[in-house]
Amino acid sequence: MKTEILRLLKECEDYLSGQELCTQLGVSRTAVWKVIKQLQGEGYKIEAVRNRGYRLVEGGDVITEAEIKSCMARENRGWRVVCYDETDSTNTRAKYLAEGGAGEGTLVVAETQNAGKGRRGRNWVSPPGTGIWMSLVLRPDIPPSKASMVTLAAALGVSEGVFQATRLSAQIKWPNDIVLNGKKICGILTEMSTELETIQYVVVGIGINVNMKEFPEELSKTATSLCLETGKTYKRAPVISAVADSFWHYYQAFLEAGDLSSLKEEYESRLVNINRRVTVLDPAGAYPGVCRGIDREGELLVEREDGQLHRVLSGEVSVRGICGYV
Ligand code: BT5
Repeated sequence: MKTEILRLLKECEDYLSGQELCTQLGVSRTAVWKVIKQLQGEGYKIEAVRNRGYRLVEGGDVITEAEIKSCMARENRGWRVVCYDETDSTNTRAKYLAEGGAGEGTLVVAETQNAGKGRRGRNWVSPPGTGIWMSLVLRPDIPPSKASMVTLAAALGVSEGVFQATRLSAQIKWPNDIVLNGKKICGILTEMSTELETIQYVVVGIGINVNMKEFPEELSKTATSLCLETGKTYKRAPVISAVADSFWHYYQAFLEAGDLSSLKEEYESRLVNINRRVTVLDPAGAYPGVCRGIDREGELLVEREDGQLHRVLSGEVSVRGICGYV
């Protein structure tokens, strides 16, 4: 009911009468009043005027289940959204919930992470109140060898979701970074649990730098936030919902095709390195080449100097631009 009341308040530019809310939701005036009180306690500025009703004056940058769901597409409003003020890592929490039976469409979000994770044990900086730290539980019926493709669907989801919510065109740096003006605004960490060659669950974790005004010295050359790039601050819940909705769209397309064939063209149109010189940091030896896109399995196609096209597997190597990060 909280989600519905929020959504109705947001849709209505003027006062929304208490009676109308009661009729639409089939609840009593007291029940509506209690929810309004709760919302005010969470930081929403809601005016209550006798004989006129309620008006949402200021939403605030609130991350709660009701706020996130009230911005989501109707078909995803049945998701379970679990919000923490502080946690170790939303991926760790999502895995824990998945172990306990949480279904596909369980979304974990935190205001801050004290042990945010990148790939291969790296650290993910996740300060409070300024970023989006979210993880989604999935239960795809696909072989484990295809799970890495979920990361590419998630990258598309972030790029499109950020665009929907902010009109900013962020690009993809294969396989798991999203960049704005050549700097990283988002990283994706996909983890899975398997049993006898079948996937128990996949957790896709997404970290987006939204309103940070500074980064630790060692990251300042490669990391940025939406706010640092535009000078504006953004409400995070609409970005979370737009990213979740967009991801879901691409994820379904991936599941339907069984690979990335239907997403390849769009992915390549958002790929930051396409047709540019890159260095492939292969543990067996770095080599230069030109990025030519991806194949239907999500491997990066790199044309080497001898004209041969090499397929680069994610997880094995990193790719850098010729002059630095992109
Ligand atoms: C990633 O790893 O980019 C995946 C990051 C995934 C983070 C999300 S947040 C929600 C969920 N819960 C988690 O615990 N994790 C996921 P990788 O490609 O390995 O990049 C890690 C590197 O990025 C670090 O070694 C730093 O150099 C840099 N880095 C750390 N924090 C950053 C930040 N906030 N913004 C940009 N770069 C950062």
